[in-house]
Amino acid sequence: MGVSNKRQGETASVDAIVIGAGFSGLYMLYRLREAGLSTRVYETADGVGGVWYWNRYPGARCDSESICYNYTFSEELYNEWSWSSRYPEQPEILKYLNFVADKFDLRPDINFSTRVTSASYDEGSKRWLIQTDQGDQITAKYFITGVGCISTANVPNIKGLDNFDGDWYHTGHWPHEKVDFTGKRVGVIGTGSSGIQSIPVIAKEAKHLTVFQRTPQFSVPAKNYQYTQEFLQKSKENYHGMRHLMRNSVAGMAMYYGERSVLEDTPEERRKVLEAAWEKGGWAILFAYNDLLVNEEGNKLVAEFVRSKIREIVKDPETADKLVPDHYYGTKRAIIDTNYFETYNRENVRLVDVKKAPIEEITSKGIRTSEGEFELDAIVFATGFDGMTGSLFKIDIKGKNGVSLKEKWENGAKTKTYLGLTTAGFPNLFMLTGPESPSVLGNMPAAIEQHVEWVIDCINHLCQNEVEVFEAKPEAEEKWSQHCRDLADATLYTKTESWYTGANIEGKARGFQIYVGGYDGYRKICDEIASKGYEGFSLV
Ligand code: N01
Repeated sequence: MGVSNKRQGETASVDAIVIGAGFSGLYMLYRLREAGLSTRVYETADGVGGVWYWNRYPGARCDSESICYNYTFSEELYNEWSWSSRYPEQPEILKYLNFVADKFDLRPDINFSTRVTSASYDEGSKRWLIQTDQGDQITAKYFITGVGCISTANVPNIKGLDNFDGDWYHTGHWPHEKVDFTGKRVGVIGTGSSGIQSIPVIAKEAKHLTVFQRTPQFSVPAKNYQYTQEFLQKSKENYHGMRHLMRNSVAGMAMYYGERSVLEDTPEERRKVLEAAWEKGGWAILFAYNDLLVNEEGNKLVAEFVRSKIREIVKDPETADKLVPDHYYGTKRAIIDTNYFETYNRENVRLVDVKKAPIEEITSKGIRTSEGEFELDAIVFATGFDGMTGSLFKIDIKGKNGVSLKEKWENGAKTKTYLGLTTAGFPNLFMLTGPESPSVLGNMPAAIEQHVEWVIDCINHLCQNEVEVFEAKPEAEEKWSQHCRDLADATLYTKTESWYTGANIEGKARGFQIYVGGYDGYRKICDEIASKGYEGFSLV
């Protein structure tokens, strides 16, 4: 089947439609093409990159180590690309994804600056009809979403934003040109990963920075450094070992994963382990022990260690008190930083606790909390995303009998998937890194490669066996969703409010929609289901 080259406002028919040209969409396109299927990718942005196209805020950097934050499907690609430092900066990741798109000549099959508005399954023709904001109407046998887990920005509904005389930005929709804060009074709302990365950089440039913090967060030093040529050479020589570790580890990263309980060590041994992990930086503390996220007592000990470090770093005890978190370590997304807590020792930085004195209004001059008004020239919303379901619900996806995904999942209150990849009533729909898959609990490119490879093997199987309709069975998805909930409930994750649980979005139903059983365990389950002739699916 050939690809129609008509663009914008086209009416065409292809084998597969993919939404998104980030890590997921690009690799999916590569594999669909390789399998000989005609494919069209739709992307809202005018370039590739997905989240790395949009998140251009100061200090934006990934928290997976660079040598693992890439594709591993091609040894040639792995060898051709060299990262500059331990944690890749946003511009470098975007450059990498452009390099991939160029190397494999992916752009001709991507419609940029085009948003998919709806997708509906027609039971008669057994095809999906996709409509875009550019007037395209395309039908396809397979409909694949690569919309990302955290790509729908959350700008909280605070009274008065329209009245603000200054400029405002959301970290997830940062302008392409540099925003210059020199000489300005800046306010940052939010202290998650984006806030914690941008605050130290903005503080250095701005005349004054006020941080509006609702919940203090644990963060540990990233200890970033430049890679040497020798290190890069070695990691390339170890391509197969690296790939194996990424594909067969809990979090998709080639790193040390602790093998004993926090409680097995004496206090002295534990202190030594945690001090060493602190010095190593990055994820070392989170993975120093094997039960941090299930063992309440052990978690409290590690959390207390990190709290003591915050108190050591922050000179003003009152500010330190405000910065010390009281949830379980790692249950809100663990954060790694460069000079975050140190930033509060600067004269031009002030921390405001908006849990104690909530933001009441944005005025023409700045932000007014219950304790007073803070005059600002610019406001940065580092307020996160409507995670897991937000981007799927932005598209009107309708399955059999005209039932929408939003209706079926009761607006997220009852998300049900099979393997986080499919959902009953929506035949031939695949959701890359969808809710109830491991996705954000590890290194995304590793999760994405596993999903894309499972999907392409499945599609090849369907083609070879002349299967027209592939659909999760309701009982299989019921079991999977329950399994996901049971696993999550056995951890400390569900004991903390976070974007993982939907708590960051006003009015959003609470639920933990991520598979916590680890990348390695999940891969085995997916492979086993495929090897049993796609157990739990109906193939017609
Ligand atoms: O968003 P967040 P993020 N008034 O939701 C606060 C990935 N990521 O963009 O905790 C006042 O974590 C909110 O407060 P609270 C990573 O997976 C990765 O920072 O809800 N405050 C919180 O402090 C990450 O987890 C990287 O009480 C409000 C903050 O805003 C995910 O993206 C870099 C508020 C939001 O934190 C999201 O991170 C960046 C309100 N009305 C992002 N509403 C790396 O790879 C929200 N907040 C390093």
